Amino acid sequence: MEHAGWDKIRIKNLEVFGNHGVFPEENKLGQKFLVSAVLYTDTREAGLTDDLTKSIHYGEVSHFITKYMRENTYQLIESVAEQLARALLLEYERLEWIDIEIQKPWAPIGLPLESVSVEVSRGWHRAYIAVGSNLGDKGEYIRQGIEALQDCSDCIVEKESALIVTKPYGVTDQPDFLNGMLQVKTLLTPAELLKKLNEIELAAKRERKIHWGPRTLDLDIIFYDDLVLDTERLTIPHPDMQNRDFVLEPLAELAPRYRHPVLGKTVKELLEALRN
Ligand code: A4P
Ligand code: MG
Repeated sequence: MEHAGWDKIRIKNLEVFGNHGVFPEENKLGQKFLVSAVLYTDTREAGLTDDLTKSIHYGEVSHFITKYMRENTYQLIESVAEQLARALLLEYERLEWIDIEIQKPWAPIGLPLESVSVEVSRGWHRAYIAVGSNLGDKGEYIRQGIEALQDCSDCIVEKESALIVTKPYGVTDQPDFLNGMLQVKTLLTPAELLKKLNEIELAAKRERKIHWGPRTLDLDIIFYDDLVLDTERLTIPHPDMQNRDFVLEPLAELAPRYRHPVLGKTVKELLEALRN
């Protein structure tokens, strides 16, 4: 898993009163929940300097969980776990990953069960996204695309490569492209990220009322962590990236040592192989 190797801060059985449930009496009367969490972070610097500001304050996190569960009401503990994990990951910059368990010791099902709980494991992923445009104000389309991605609360654009002018690859009788690469930190799954990118591409097209032709904005997922995925809708790593100078050059600017999970070569090696 992506979070192996991180240090852990554990919160065990924090008691919180809340109104979550599918039965009306649960929403009205409320009941006690127990919350346990494993916070994956890097405590090395805090451990060496004895400085709390270099770690995650588990007291603050416990208060955050308590407040969140009191102020929001869900039917399902699946939703409590999902939304709380997301809220914590967005609130605490040092939090890389979280396992969170919501336990209902007094679930009103009329049977003598000890407790019921849902545990989810969520965290930040890193994706490399290729941007391209060969129509209209190419730089402006790309800038708008980056801005739209930055506006999505579950995505943080961490790094942007320089934009380069490239000759069209594949279908060659079309205008030159402007290409670049983004390093994005995201809470979205690959399928959700693709959906988001498709929405941003559509918005770019709609705005200028372009009917058909070369693309105003193309956003491709090149890498997503070390994931290897091949479905009808999505192939990761991008299947043709190793043959595309306009992908490898900006990618090498951001992540030259990143190793392709299938080909076993670094980005820098792939670029050198393509140019030789
Ligand atoms: N899809 C599958 N895998 C991915 C992935 N990793 N990232 C599917 C993004 N999408 C992925 O893509 C079609 C479908 O591919 C998506 O809906 C998704 O389900 P598209 O971008 O809508 O179609 P397209 O771009 O017209 O077709 P294609 O074959 O994907 O084109 P490419 O590969 O995107 O290439 N030359 C230069 N110099 N610079 C360029 O940027 N770009 C292209 C387009 C051609 N030549 C170029 C450039
Ligand atoms: Mg594409």
